Amino acid sequence: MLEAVIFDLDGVITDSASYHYQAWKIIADELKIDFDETYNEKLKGVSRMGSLELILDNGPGKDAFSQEEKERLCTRKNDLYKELIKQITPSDLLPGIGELLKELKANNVLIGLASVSLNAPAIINSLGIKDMFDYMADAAVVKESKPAPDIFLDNIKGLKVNPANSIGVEDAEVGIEAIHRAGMKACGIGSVETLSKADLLLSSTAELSLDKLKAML
Ligand code: B16
Ligand code: MG
Repeated sequence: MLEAVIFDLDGVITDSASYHYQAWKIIADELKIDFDETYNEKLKGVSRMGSLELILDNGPGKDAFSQEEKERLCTRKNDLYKELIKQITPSDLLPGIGELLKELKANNVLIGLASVSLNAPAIINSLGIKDMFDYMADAAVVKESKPAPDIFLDNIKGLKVNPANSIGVEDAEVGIEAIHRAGMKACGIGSVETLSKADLLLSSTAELSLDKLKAML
Protein backbone atom coordinates (compact mmCIF):
# COMPACT_ATOMS: atom_id res chain seq x y z
CA MET A 1 0.00 0.00 0.00
CA LEU A 2 1.35 3.43 -0.93
CA GLU A 3 1.34 5.56 2.25
CA ALA A 4 3.31 8.64 1.23
CA VAL A 5 5.05 10.41 -1.64
CA ILE A 6 7.89 12.70 -0.61
CA PHE A 7 8.92 15.31 -3.14
CA ASP A 8 12.13 17.17 -3.77
CA LEU A 9 11.36 20.79 -4.72
CA ASP A 10 13.94 22.15 -7.11
CA GLY A 11 13.65 20.30 -10.44
CA VAL A 12 10.61 18.24 -9.41
CA ILE A 13 7.90 20.69 -8.30
CA THR A 14 9.30 23.78 -10.01
CA ASP A 15 12.39 24.70 -11.97
CA SER A 16 14.17 26.87 -9.42
CA ALA A 17 17.48 25.38 -10.63
CA SER A 18 17.68 28.00 -13.37
CA TYR A 19 17.43 30.78 -10.73
CA HIS A 20 20.11 29.12 -8.59
CA TYR A 21 22.26 28.99 -11.73
CA GLN A 22 21.71 32.65 -12.61
CA ALA A 23 22.62 33.77 -9.08
CA TRP A 24 25.72 31.56 -8.84
CA LYS A 25 26.80 32.64 -12.35
CA ILE A 26 27.01 36.28 -11.18
CA ILE A 27 29.20 35.23 -8.22
CA ALA A 28 31.41 32.96 -10.38
CA ASP A 29 31.88 35.70 -13.00
CA GLU A 30 32.90 38.16 -10.29
CA LEU A 31 35.44 35.62 -9.02
CA LYS A 32 36.56 34.91 -12.63
CA ILE A 33 35.80 31.19 -12.24
CA ASP A 34 34.50 29.14 -15.20
CA PHE A 35 30.93 28.08 -14.53
CA ASP A 36 28.38 26.83 -17.05
CA GLU A 37 25.08 24.93 -17.07
CA THR A 38 26.85 21.57 -17.36
CA TYR A 39 28.89 22.22 -14.19
CA ASN A 40 25.70 23.53 -12.55
CA GLU A 41 24.28 19.95 -12.71
CA LYS A 42 26.72 19.03 -9.91
CA LEU A 43 25.10 21.63 -7.62
CA LYS A 44 21.61 20.12 -7.74
CA GLY A 45 20.45 19.01 -4.31
CA VAL A 46 23.68 20.29 -2.73
CA SER A 47 23.53 22.82 0.16
CA ARG A 48 24.34 26.49 -0.37
CA MET A 49 27.86 26.28 1.15
CA GLY A 50 28.47 22.94 -0.58
CA SER A 51 27.53 24.57 -3.89
CA LEU A 52 29.95 27.47 -3.34
CA GLU A 53 32.75 25.02 -2.52
CA LEU A 54 32.05 23.06 -5.73
CA ILE A 55 32.29 26.32 -7.72
CA LEU A 56 35.55 27.27 -5.96
CA ASP A 57 36.91 23.80 -6.77
CA ASN A 58 36.66 24.81 -10.43
CA GLY A 59 38.92 27.82 -9.67
CA PRO A 60 41.28 28.57 -6.77
CA GLY A 61 39.97 25.70 -4.60
CA LYS A 62 37.54 25.66 -1.69
CA ASP A 63 40.19 26.65 0.86
CA ALA A 64 41.25 29.80 -1.03
CA PHE A 65 38.79 31.89 1.02
CA SER A 66 38.24 32.17 4.77
CA GLN A 67 35.04 30.82 6.29
CA GLU A 68 33.90 34.41 6.83
CA GLU A 69 34.48 35.31 3.17
CA LYS A 70 32.63 32.18 2.06
CA GLU A 71 29.66 33.05 4.31
CA ARG A 72 29.61 36.52 2.73
CA LEU A 73 29.59 35.04 -0.79
CA CYS A 74 26.75 32.67 0.19
CA THR A 75 24.71 35.57 1.60
CA ARG A 76 25.25 37.58 -1.55
CA LYS A 77 24.20 34.64 -3.74
CA ASN A 78 21.09 34.16 -1.63
CA ASP A 79 20.17 37.87 -1.90
CA LEU A 80 20.41 37.58 -5.70
CA TYR A 81 18.42 34.33 -5.65
CA LYS A 82 15.66 35.81 -3.45
CA GLU A 83 15.23 38.67 -5.93
CA LEU A 84 14.92 36.15 -8.80
CA ILE A 85 12.37 33.87 -7.10
CA LYS A 86 10.02 36.82 -6.54
CA GLN A 87 8.89 36.04 -10.12
CA ILE A 88 7.52 32.60 -9.16
CA THR A 89 3.73 32.17 -9.48
CA PRO A 90 1.38 29.12 -9.55
CA SER A 91 1.98 28.92 -13.32
CA ASP A 92 5.56 27.80 -12.54
CA LEU A 93 4.49 24.38 -11.28
CA LEU A 94 6.18 21.77 -13.49
CA PRO A 95 3.82 19.86 -15.85
CA GLY A 96 1.51 17.35 -14.16
CA ILE A 97 2.52 18.24 -10.57
CA GLY A 98 -0.68 20.11 -9.67
CA GLU A 99 -2.80 17.20 -10.98
CA LEU A 100 -0.67 14.58 -9.20
CA LEU A 101 -0.90 16.39 -5.85
CA LYS A 102 -4.71 16.47 -6.18
CA GLU A 103 -4.78 12.77 -7.16
CA LEU A 104 -2.67 11.82 -4.13
CA LYS A 105 -4.88 13.85 -1.79
CA ALA A 106 -8.06 12.30 -3.24
CA ASN A 107 -6.59 8.85 -2.57
CA ASN A 108 -5.41 9.63 0.98
CA VAL A 109 -1.73 9.28 0.10
CA LEU A 110 0.29 11.59 2.37
CA ILE A 111 2.45 14.28 0.76
CA GLY A 112 5.85 15.41 2.08
CA LEU A 113 8.53 17.89 1.04
CA ALA A 114 12.24 17.05 1.21
CA SER A 115 14.05 20.14 -0.01
CA VAL A 116 17.41 21.21 1.41
CA SER A 117 16.64 24.78 0.33
CA LEU A 118 16.10 27.32 3.11
CA ASN A 119 13.94 29.19 0.59
CA ALA A 120 11.57 26.23 0.11
CA PRO A 121 8.69 27.59 2.27
CA ALA A 122 8.66 30.89 0.34
CA ILE A 123 8.65 29.06 -3.01
CA ILE A 124 5.87 26.66 -1.95
CA ASN A 125 3.83 29.70 -0.88
CA SER A 126 4.40 31.48 -4.21
CA LEU A 127 3.34 28.32 -6.06
CA GLY A 128 0.06 28.29 -4.07
CA ILE A 129 0.42 24.64 -2.94
CA LYS A 130 1.23 24.99 0.77
CA ASP A 131 -2.06 23.38 1.83
CA MET A 132 -1.34 20.23 -0.19
CA PHE A 133 1.53 19.18 2.09
CA ASP A 134 1.01 17.01 5.15
CA TYR A 135 4.63 17.64 6.21
CA MET A 136 7.51 19.83 5.09
CA ALA A 137 11.01 19.20 6.43
CA ASP A 138 12.72 22.30 7.79
CA ALA A 139 16.07 22.52 5.99
CA ALA A 140 17.40 24.69 8.84
CA VAL A 141 17.15 21.85 11.37
CA VAL A 142 18.12 18.90 9.16
CA LYS A 143 21.87 18.63 9.68
CA GLU A 144 23.21 16.58 6.78
CA SER A 145 22.44 17.45 3.15
CA LYS A 146 21.71 14.85 0.47
CA PRO A 147 23.13 12.21 -0.21
CA ALA A 148 22.63 11.70 3.55
CA PRO A 149 19.11 10.29 4.12
CA ASP A 150 18.28 12.81 6.90
CA ILE A 151 15.79 15.02 5.03
CA PHE A 152 13.80 11.98 3.86
CA LEU A 153 13.98 10.30 7.29
CA ASP A 154 12.69 13.53 8.84
CA ASN A 155 9.66 13.31 6.51
CA ILE A 156 9.12 9.63 7.38
CA LYS A 157 9.07 10.60 11.07
CA GLY A 158 6.88 13.67 10.51
CA LEU A 159 4.36 11.77 8.37
CA LYS A 160 4.50 8.69 10.65
CA VAL A 161 4.75 6.28 7.71
CA ASN A 162 6.74 3.16 6.88
CA PRO A 163 9.60 3.96 4.45
CA ALA A 164 8.98 0.66 2.64
CA ASN A 165 5.50 1.96 1.74
CA SER A 166 6.73 5.40 0.65
CA ILE A 167 8.26 6.81 -2.51
CA GLY A 168 10.68 9.71 -2.98
CA VAL A 169 10.73 11.78 -6.18
CA GLU A 170 14.04 13.41 -7.13
CA ASP A 171 15.91 14.99 -10.05
CA ALA A 172 19.42 14.79 -8.52
CA GLU A 173 21.78 11.82 -8.27
CA VAL A 174 22.52 12.69 -4.61
CA GLY A 175 18.76 12.77 -4.01
CA ILE A 176 18.23 9.25 -5.35
CA GLU A 177 20.99 8.01 -3.02
CA ALA A 178 19.39 9.84 -0.07
CA ILE A 179 15.99 8.21 -0.81
CA HIS A 180 17.52 4.73 -0.99
CA ARG A 181 19.48 5.27 2.22
CA ALA A 182 16.16 6.21 3.89
CA GLY A 183 14.81 2.77 2.91
CA MET A 184 12.43 4.06 0.23
CA LYS A 185 11.89 3.45 -3.47
CA ALA A 186 13.10 6.29 -5.72
CA CYS A 187 11.41 7.81 -8.74
CA GLY A 188 13.87 9.85 -10.81
CA ILE A 189 12.95 12.73 -13.09
CA GLY A 190 15.65 13.25 -15.69
CA SER A 191 18.09 11.26 -17.78
CA VAL A 192 19.72 7.85 -17.38
CA GLU A 193 23.22 9.42 -17.42
CA THR A 194 22.72 10.80 -13.91
CA LEU A 195 19.74 8.85 -12.53
CA SER A 196 20.44 5.24 -13.55
CA LYS A 197 19.97 4.09 -9.93
CA ALA A 198 16.32 5.25 -9.77
CA ASP A 199 13.74 2.43 -9.40
CA LEU A 200 11.54 4.22 -11.92
CA LEU A 201 12.99 6.78 -14.31
CA LEU A 202 10.75 9.28 -16.09
CA SER A 203 12.03 11.94 -18.46
CA SER A 204 9.53 14.56 -17.28
CA THR A 205 7.12 15.29 -14.43
CA ALA A 206 4.34 15.17 -17.05
CA GLU A 207 4.75 11.35 -17.03
CA LEU A 208 4.10 11.01 -13.27
CA SER A 209 0.86 9.37 -12.16
CA LEU A 210 -0.51 7.70 -9.04
CA ASP A 211 -0.78 4.37 -10.89
CA LYS A 212 2.90 4.42 -11.90
CA LEU A 213 3.98 5.26 -8.36
CA LYS A 214 1.76 2.52 -6.88
CA ALA A 215 3.24 -0.02 -9.30
CA MET A 216 6.73 0.66 -7.89
CA LEU A 217 5.90 -0.98 -4.55
P1 B16 B 1 19.16 27.45 -0.73
P2 B16 B 1 16.34 20.85 -3.51
C1 B16 B 1 18.44 22.50 -3.38
O1 B16 B 1 17.06 22.30 -3.46
C2 B16 B 1 18.96 22.92 -4.74
O2 B16 B 1 18.87 21.84 -5.65
C3 B16 B 1 20.41 23.33 -4.62
O3 B16 B 1 20.87 23.79 -5.88
C4 B16 B 1 20.54 24.44 -3.56
O4 B16 B 1 21.89 24.81 -3.41
C5 B16 B 1 19.98 23.94 -2.24
O5 B16 B 1 18.62 23.55 -2.44
C6 B16 B 1 20.04 24.98 -1.16
O6 B16 B 1 19.18 26.04 -1.47
O7 B16 B 1 20.41 28.17 -1.07
O8 B16 B 1 17.91 28.12 -1.29
O9 B16 B 1 19.03 27.17 0.76
O10 B16 B 1 16.73 20.24 -4.82
O11 B16 B 1 16.76 20.06 -2.30
O12 B16 B 1 14.88 21.24 -3.47
MG1 MG C 1 16.20 18.88 -6.92
